[in-house]
Amino acid sequence: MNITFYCSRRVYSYCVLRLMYHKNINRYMPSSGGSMRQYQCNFVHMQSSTKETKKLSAVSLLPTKLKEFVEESMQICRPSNVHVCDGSEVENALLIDKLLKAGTVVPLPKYKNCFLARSSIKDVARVESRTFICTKNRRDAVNIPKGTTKGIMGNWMSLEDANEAIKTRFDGCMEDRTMYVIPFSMGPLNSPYSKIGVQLTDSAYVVCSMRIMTRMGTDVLEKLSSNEENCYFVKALHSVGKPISGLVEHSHWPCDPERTLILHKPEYDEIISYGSGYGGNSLLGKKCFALRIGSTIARREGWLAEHMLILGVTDPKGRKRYIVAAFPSACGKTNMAMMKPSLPGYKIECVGDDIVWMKFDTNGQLRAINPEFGFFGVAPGTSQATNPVAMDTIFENTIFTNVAQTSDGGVYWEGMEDPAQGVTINDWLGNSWVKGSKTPAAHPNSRFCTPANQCPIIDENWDSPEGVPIDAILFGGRRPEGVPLVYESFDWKHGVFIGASMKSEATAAAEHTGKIIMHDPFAMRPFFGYNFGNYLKHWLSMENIPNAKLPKIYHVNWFRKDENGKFMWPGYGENSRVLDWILRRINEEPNTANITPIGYTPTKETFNTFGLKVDFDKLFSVPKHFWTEEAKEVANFLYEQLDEDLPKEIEEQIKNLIDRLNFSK
Ligand code: TSX
Ligand code: MN
Repeated sequence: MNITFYCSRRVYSYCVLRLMYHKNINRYMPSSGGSMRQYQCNFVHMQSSTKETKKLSAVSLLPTKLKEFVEESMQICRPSNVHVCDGSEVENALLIDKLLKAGTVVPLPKYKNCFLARSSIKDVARVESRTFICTKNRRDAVNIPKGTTKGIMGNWMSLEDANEAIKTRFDGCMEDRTMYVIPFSMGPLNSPYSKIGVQLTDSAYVVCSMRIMTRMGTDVLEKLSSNEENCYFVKALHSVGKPISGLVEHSHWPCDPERTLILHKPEYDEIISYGSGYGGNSLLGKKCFALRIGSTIARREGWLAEHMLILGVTDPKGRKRYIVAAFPSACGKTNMAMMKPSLPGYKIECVGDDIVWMKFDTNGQLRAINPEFGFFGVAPGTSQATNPVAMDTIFENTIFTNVAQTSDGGVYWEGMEDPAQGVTINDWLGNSWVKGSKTPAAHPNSRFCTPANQCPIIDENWDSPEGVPIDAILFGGRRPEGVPLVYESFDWKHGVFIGASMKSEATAAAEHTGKIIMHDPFAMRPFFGYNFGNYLKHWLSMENIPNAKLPKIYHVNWFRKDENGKFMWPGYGENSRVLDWILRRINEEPNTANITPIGYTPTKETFNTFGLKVDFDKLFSVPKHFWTEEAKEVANFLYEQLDEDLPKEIEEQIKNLIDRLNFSK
């Protein structure tokens, strides 16, 4: 047989080794020529392959389990080409070129290697109502609420319904187009905390974004094939669902919003996403894998996958601690992850801004990694004033989506410093826009997708395989009333109850314009991969890990308002004062806490307000009437949502809180 072997330079060593192993060949002729020509050879030319010359494609060289996944999906989706991604610069350039030609992205010549994508107006956000956890038994996926109460902690679909829905959507969905095979690692490739995934997608935008958000390419393939017997990876299948008819209003952003569906099969470690090219719906390593599937794997294996930032904080004496923090949306999580501390001598470094995977090591120390490789941040509100560090990160090698564009080839969004005189603006839909318009310039959910290692304060250990040691867990919320700036839980169980009780002010759905306080336990409400009652039991079970040093748990609220509706706390860099107090607590400094019915609050002497005009007593007050109502409301929420799934330890916490309030003055 005449074997022609082609491959690109970076896949080269991998392919050559595989070829020699499989075909018992000890000599080979490497392909010559320019990089683009090499690349074409990484494609499987299914139609052009002849009987005489078998073109050994990258697919045929994949480890068996992965090859089976790719070939099964090829049979269903019927792409005309398959491209196994190597993650190289050359490959990225080729894909960007393709996106430019299709009009999916436009260049931003004001910056180095930055691009702007404009999505379809029907495809601008995650779609929670179309996101499902699919298991054999409903109760494994979601908690069962009391009576006719509607569960708000995720949706369940049967495996039968899921498979039917997949069949009707994926059959031939990639006809005449390319299927990309994206091998990616969540976490450093050589870390025991990391997991590998493979996403199949028909979107080049997704490939380029996954290259920023995950560690992607040949190294991952090599890792997978280094251990054929133990070739484990999470399977993620994605199609934008370009309707065969081709009738789409935004032909440069194919999608199928009427039939969009995001499915998770935690019993099979599979993700299937159809119809959307946007963020959390299509970059499957992030919310789908690192949180939903991740949380189910974490439960099985005894660790935690959480919706939290990770930061390192060094005090003036040079003592460094790491903390994690969970915040619902619109609390400025990315701002906090990159905060510039106002207190002299303090240093903050960023490990991650969205997701943490953490586990108690054999010494009982909680250790954490950021499974991601980039930041997929909300653009509006990001500015030199609110997040100067992000502004120093995002103007190179970044893909922006749905932000406004300036006539000098830059970007613009609400909250950003005004562009120079004479520079005009086109909004996210491409229409000309002036300040004062009724519609926003950038879509409120517009994003930057940027490499984490470009962050000027990225922590030296941010991609260390051992992770970083965690000393405190923060929960937070946007609470205009009643909730003090910071308080500490009495113990671990009480801390878990505080996480379960999290609430935050959010802009309500279209009909109401007012703001309402929504429950968002652990900031995980849209991201639980399994029954929230079992999730609480899993958190509670950390107390039973032999020699586990349980970190202290805090609740913070930067958003308390006075009777005139003014924020009582300046926030931003001044939040370093809250971290300063937390570090004093961790260091067991004496006389740092007052006991209140809801937890420990700072003493006036040990909370540094030097140079600030704040009303300490008002900022830290625990109003009895407010908290009595709050306790009843939270109790009601947990009883109704969880019913039989509510752990008795949490029921006890509710009773203890009500008792402490009753006995307080
Ligand atoms: O991100 C925020 N943080 C955390 C920063 C590390 N924001 C923005 C939230 C929207 C995403 C905040 N907004 C914070 C905050 O700590 N605090 C506030 C509220 C606030 C807004 C403006 C002022 C004060 C507080 N202005 C003056 O005091 C002048
Ligand atoms: Mn998030």
